[in-house]
Amino acid sequence: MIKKLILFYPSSESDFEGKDIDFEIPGIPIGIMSLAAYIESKGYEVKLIDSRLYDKNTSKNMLFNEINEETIVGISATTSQVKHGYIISKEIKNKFSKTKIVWGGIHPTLYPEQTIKGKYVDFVINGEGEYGLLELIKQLNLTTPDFSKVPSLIYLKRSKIIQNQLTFCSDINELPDPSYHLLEIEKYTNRELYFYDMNKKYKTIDINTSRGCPYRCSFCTNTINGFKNWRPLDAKRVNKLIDKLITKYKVEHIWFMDDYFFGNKERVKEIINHLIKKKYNLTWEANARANLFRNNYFTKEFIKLIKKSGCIQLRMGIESGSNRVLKILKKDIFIDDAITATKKLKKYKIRSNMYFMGGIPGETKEEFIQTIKLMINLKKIDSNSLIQGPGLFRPYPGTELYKECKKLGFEEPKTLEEWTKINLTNNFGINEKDIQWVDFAPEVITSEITVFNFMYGHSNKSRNKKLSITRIILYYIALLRLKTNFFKIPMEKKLLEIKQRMTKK
Ligand code: B12
Ligand code: SF4
Repeated sequence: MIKKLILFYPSSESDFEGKDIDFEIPGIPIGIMSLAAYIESKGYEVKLIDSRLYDKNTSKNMLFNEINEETIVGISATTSQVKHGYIISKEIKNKFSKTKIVWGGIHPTLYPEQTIKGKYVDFVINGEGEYGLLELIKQLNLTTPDFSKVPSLIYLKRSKIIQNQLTFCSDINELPDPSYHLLEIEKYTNRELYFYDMNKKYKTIDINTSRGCPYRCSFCTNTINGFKNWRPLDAKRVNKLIDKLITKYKVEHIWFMDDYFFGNKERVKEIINHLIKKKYNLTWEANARANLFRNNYFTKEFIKLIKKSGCIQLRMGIESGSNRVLKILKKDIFIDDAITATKKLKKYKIRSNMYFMGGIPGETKEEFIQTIKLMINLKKIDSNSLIQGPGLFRPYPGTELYKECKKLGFEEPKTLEEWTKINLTNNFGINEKDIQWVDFAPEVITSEITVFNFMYGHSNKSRNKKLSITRIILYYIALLRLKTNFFKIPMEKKLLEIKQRMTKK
């Protein structure tokens, strides 16, 4: 009889070159906390283990101490977590062969067939896992389980893959608040507010107030099936959650992590007016869309209101410095929107934090350079703004551009096991040699490192913080590269490797 669910959040396999910089505090894993809350509300015990907080041996021991004949283990995985998720599944099966293992999260959702064929995986739940997980536990507790009744389940029946109907939660107000109480939240909250320009650490908490996004970006996983449907929590629910978290964790800063926080202006107003009324005197940030600055959504009055309520940063995906490429991306924003947004936000001292990509199918090298130029231009418009990327474009199954890349010969790993073997360095799951649709992929990677070193050097200089010799060298290399737009001959990684070797000695 299954009485307890253990949700395991594996560590990411990434050796991002900024490893020598200690700003990496993991984000709060809202996905497994949402699952936990729902399953707990149905009377089961739930244990969460976020492996990122511990070394791998410790998290394994924590897990093994919890497993018995009454438990089921859930593994949550983005692509960069597959390797560790796989290793831990193998270790579970070796020690507790009868324990059932269910995988969920974005990677299994993108690759359900590969995942269910994985050697140590019993079940996969596609998309949002609450309803599926509950029904799976119920069925496993029956003498003759009927898995066809489990929403969104993928399973093997006599070696044949069965995929049940994908089910989304149509009204997320039906779900309980995520189980913040099941994690040591203090381990996530002590964060540097500005990422690069921070002078102190703020008690930060992540809150998710909606699911899905109605836009049509040709590269984004949100365009797949039910994710397109934007489903907000009522403002009153959000406000209650905020009250609860502030009382419990003495929060100083909130990150509204939704993909589309601003989906309904009246709802946003009700939330931020609550912050003002309660005199919480905290700061907050959220994701936004630059096109909302073109029309009359972000009016002067509205920007003033968000500022008054504590907004200090809006994050926006701008993606490209070429309007032609933005059309390929179906982003429904233009370069001018990014400029307008930066200018308007600058006026009220709200920082624009903009993300970019490179190596998009159909993009030319010149257009990629235009992206770099736009990034630098935005930084010039507001020297306080934060520019990030350009991250190397990665095709996700189910998206429009994925089909395009497939036509051009793109091949990714074919089994879960193969995913564990690829080098998930900076570009998360895609080797530059596998990119057939542009011939400047390595330069995109170098340019991302360049922008990072530029931002790091720039912000530290501007607050008179001392840089190490290596960081100074990297900063000047970055300046030179940005001046000449020369992103060949990647030497920065080598430099950091030498430094790391010397530090070890
Ligand atoms: C917030 C966020 C972050 C935050 C914090 C994430 C964290 N937990 O630490 C930050 C900024 C740190 C971040 C970083 C990154 N992120 Co991110 N992030 C998101 C974002 C916007 C929201 C995630 C979220 O909490 N959603 C809300 C909850 C409720 O949904 P959920 O987590 O998906 O969980 C549900 C289901 O997936 C499922 N489920 C999840 N786990 C399990 C387990 C089981 C057993 C079951 C049955 C079901 C199940 O049920 C849950 C509840 O319904 C998503 C986009 C999105 N909308 O999901 C991208 C997203 C997950 N990130 C993405 C990426 C690429 C990254 C980075 C690699 C970016 C980078 N280049 O550095 C890093 C690496 C993160 C990592 N852990 O590997 C991609 C993942 C793509 C992929 N194939 O892996 C996404 C999908 C964005 C995108 N469309 O490209 N991210
Ligand atoms: S990229 Fe952003 S705006 Fe576009 S569909 Fe995805 S979440 Fe929505």
